[in-house]
Amino acid sequence: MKKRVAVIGAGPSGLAQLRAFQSAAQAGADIPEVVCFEKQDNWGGLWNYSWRTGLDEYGEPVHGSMYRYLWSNGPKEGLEFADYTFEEHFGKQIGSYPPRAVLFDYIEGRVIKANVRPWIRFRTPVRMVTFDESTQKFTVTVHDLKKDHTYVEVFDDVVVASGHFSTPNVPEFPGFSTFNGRILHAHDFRDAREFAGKDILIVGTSYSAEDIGSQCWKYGCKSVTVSHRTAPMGFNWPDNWKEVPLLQQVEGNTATFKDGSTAHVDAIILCTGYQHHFPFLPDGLRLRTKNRLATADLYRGVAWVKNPKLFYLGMQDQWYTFNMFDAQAWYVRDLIMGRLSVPATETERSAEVTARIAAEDAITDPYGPIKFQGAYVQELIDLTDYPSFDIPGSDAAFIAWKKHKVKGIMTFRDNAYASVMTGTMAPLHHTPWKDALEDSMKSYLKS
Ligand code: FAD
Ligand code: NA7
Repeated sequence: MKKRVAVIGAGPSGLAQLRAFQSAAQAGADIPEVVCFEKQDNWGGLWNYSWRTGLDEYGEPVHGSMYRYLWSNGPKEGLEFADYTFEEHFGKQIGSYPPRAVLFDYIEGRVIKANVRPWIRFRTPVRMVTFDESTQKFTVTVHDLKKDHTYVEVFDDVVVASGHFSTPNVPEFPGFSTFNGRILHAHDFRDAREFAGKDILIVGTSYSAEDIGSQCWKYGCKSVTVSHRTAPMGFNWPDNWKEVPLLQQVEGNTATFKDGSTAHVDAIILCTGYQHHFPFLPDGLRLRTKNRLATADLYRGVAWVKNPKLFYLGMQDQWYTFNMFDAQAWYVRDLIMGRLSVPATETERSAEVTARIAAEDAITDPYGPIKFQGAYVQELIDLTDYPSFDIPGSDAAFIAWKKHKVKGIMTFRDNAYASVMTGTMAPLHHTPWKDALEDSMKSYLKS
């Protein structure tokens, strides 16, 4: 009997897992039967844009957190697939900060070529996974939404690739229930034009705060006020943008901050991050971790220390994305296929996690986190046949990107970098980001 592997989610991480197995099959290996369960009706995960918010047409929580006009927030040279370059996909080199639709097309191109779509059961959320110690197998309960039919199947290994930027972390501040305007979390933000002419308040200082604020500014909001809990972002913001300490309360349309200052606000956007949320896993299998580079309880960042037949992909905070998911997926594939193994005891596996967490905690160099994650990707790639690439070159693209942000937060996307896969320099995009109001693939690819 062939081994059976369940993959939960067909976003970039789950698709990396399918491509990893398919590439082994292509090279002549006898691979396990792989079944991927995906709750949406298409692949691509967060890159599969949905206008919906709240619950979908089946009453399922909407997964999507992406919005219209989103352009890559880091250079594409840091995320390029080593086995499928941008030049292979588009037939030419393209700009360094593609909009969402362009990246979706690229993600999809590789798995169309690999012909793994038949492995995926769409519109099929996983409801529960349990492990039977006596048989050493997992029972996976899923819901075929279209047929409204629940069924179970048995698997030898399970790979959780359900993402962790979908279930919002939503704090409440005094006065919210009587605020005279819209309050939303970044997860439900879809179109910056909604806030044209408005005074917006953003809570949070990370990627969502920076990018959603910038989108609202680009599409004509009146002002942006960003409230921080720990420290301001400190970029050289436009004139109608200010940073203030933590929000204390709102009364009518007046927001008051920790330093006693106030601001008139029409809408509040909580860019307060996301939760690792796995409602389909019982206590003993469920990952509980902060959004950090060295996650809790995952040997080499992927194998569940308590039961290394369960794997998680992409659960780290992310500088590296698509090619890190690949590095993880190729490694997990080789563990499942018995080409590699993990240490025999939970104590040894946990010791590896403890050391990795301590190494992250010891970082002091401001570019250290990038190099730390680059080294992690290298460590995994060195273990498998995933095509090696110039990771110091990718680190350098991320470091240059950070410096470009300091130089001009509304102009950093007007730069270009060389591919670490092919060496080709990306062209400069035809229009500065702040003036490019159209985000279609057709417009972006126009040279
Ligand atoms: P996801 O993309 O979240 O995919 C998970 C999949 O699992 C989804 O398809 C979901 O439907 C499915 N799923 C969830 N639960 C179940 C279930 N119970 N049963 C079955 N299926 C399930 N990264 C970049 O590299 N560049 C960027 O510019 C960038 N911008 C971002 C902007 C935003 C607003 C956000 C939120 C993230 C951004 N990211 C960006 C990071 C993003 O996390 C990764 O690019 C990538 O999408 C992660 O892939 P994933 O497969 O791990 O998770
Ligand atoms: P992040 O990167 O997890 O950041 C969350 C932010 O929210 C961070 O600035 C936190 O501040 C802030 N936060 C969290 N809770 C609170 C409360 N209670 N009050 C005030 N501020 C709070 O999430 P993002 O959404 O920005 O980014 C996630 C992904 O989406 C990322 O990969 C991007 O590519 C897109 P702190 O610094 O902890 O004080």
